[in-house]
Amino acid sequence: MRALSLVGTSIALSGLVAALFVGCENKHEAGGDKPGGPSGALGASASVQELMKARGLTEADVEAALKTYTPTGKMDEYYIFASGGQSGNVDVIGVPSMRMLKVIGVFTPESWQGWGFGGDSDKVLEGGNQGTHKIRWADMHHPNLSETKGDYDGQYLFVNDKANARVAVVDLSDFTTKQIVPNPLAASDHGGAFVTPDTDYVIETSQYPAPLGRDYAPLSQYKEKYRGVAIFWRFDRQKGRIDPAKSWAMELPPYTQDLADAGKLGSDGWAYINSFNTEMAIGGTLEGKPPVESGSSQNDMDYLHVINWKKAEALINAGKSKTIAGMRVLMMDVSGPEGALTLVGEPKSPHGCDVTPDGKFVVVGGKLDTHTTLYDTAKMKQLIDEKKFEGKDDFGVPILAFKDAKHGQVEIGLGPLHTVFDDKGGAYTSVFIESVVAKWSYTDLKKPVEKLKVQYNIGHILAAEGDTVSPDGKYVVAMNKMSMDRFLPVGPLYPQNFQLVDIAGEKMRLLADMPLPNAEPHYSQMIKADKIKPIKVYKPGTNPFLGTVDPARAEGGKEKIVRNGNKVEVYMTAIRSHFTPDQIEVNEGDEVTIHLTSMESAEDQTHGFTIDMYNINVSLEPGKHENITFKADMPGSFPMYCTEFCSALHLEMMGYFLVKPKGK
Ligand code: CUK
Ligand code: CUA
Repeated sequence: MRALSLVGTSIALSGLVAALFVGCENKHEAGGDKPGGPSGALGASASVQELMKARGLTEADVEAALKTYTPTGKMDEYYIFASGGQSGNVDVIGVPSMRMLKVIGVFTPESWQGWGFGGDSDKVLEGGNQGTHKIRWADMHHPNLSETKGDYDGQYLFVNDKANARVAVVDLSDFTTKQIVPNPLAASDHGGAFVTPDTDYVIETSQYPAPLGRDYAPLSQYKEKYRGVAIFWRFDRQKGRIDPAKSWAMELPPYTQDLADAGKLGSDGWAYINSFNTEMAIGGTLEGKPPVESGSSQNDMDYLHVINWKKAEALINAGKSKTIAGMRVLMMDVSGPEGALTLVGEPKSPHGCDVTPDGKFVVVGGKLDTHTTLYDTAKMKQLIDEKKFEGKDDFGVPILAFKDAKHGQVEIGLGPLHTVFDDKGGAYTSVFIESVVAKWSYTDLKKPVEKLKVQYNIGHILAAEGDTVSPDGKYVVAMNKMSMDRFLPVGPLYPQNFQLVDIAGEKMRLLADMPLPNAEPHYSQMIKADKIKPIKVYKPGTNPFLGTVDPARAEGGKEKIVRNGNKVEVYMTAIRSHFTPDQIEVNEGDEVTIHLTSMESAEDQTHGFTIDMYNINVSLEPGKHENITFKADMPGSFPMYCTEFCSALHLEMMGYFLVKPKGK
């Protein structure tokens, strides 16, 4: 049995294991170069071997455990910010422990944080309404950290909602969503929320074409009326908000734009978007026409969109735009001839669009192609400058010759999708159909040097700082869509599977599986833990959504109930373990606002506040202020209480909210 040969075959490992059991002072002698050295080590090894045998663990398992085990009190090295997929929220995970640290409420109400249950967060969610619809879920795909000079700076996180075309801004100083911006032009998005190297812009590009501004047009007018779009959301770092008034868009052909990435270093000022369905297939299965699935897989080549956004910005500033749904849009009849929008062929139904850390190449995968294709960003710029095109598409957009724009291709395997990078020119591509991570080199373009099996059907892949100008080369995470046989069965909806892979050594090593039980994450990013510096408590009376002390904050000793006709304003404080006031009586139909301030200043001393039956629940972290406005439309006697076990007398932290029925 392999496990029993631990000491003999893996001296270094037995040294590590033994050191764990006999304490640090023996670390060096424990295994060392003489297996069976000090008695402490031998005894420990024996018990480790018994443990391994009892649990059926191999040496590789033990090594993986040692590389990921994070003892109590020790912190992780990295944060992962993962898309929460259909949950609409962000999952924060520590690496290498793969422990879940936080769920950030973004597009979907999250009750622990009181996100969307009566407090000021409701206003942020309201900001994301589309048309007449109150949208309270999302299909989140791509979280992106803010960057300074192409490196993550740990300040903000941007995420997109594919289903309802929205972008949200999360402030990492308190891990709170501050803004949701609805896309006024498109109905669905996908290529977002990618940032330019200094986070001047957050890029959001559409997925399924539709008339811009979401007007009605019959599908028979698909080619004339349906369009793709790229929005360049201007980010105001001082305010920590997107400024819609300074944002603008570019009209794109009705191909299905997919992933996008911004250029960096030498290619700063450029953005790249791949697309599929250049056939412009629209289905019609009931009439016996082919579904989009096959209709869109006819052409051998689709189009990579090459955008000179600095040029586009200049054209917008020069007034060369058309205003649609309140947004300035650079139309194709301007962007094409001006060289702001150019196309270049890309092999069959591509997916993934990743700029290499040096900014020199764009790597595109192919769902129905076995290669990754690398485009030379400098060459494309030169060709566009010299107007060396091979033709135009039906919309007048110039097309570069594939052979001129291409740097090279690498045979990867079946269904290469996304690519991330290490610090040594290594590229790691997720290969969906084959269920492997393929490691190859983007500097020498040879075929993969290694393939690691993952379980199963990997979609995105992420690496430590893996899409910045300076990746760390430490970890890769395979984000697998399927997990048959990996976890205890939980019915027909299976968890997703994150697999942590060590890429620091010569060979890739699979270290750990982490089930994701709350939805299907798409993309994630991993950032060094020391770059994230969140506050521990709020400055007293801070409204996190205003970012300042709230003018309506309540202060100790000055709590009050103010009546003005049918308006009732309550200035209330919370401190261990009571609310002041703790009795509120109003009349049925009154409009009530509770200005509620936590008077706590100690770390991790959180209260909650609910009024039973009123669908109200806020979280009051130390110093936080919330304004809760609602109509007292249900008469009765309702307990209100603290929803967080905050002290020995937490259960006593309660009061009554009384609503006197009309006419009594
Ligand atoms: S997509 Cu999901 S696996 Cu939306 Cu980035 Cu490729
Ligand atoms: Cu405050 Cu429980």
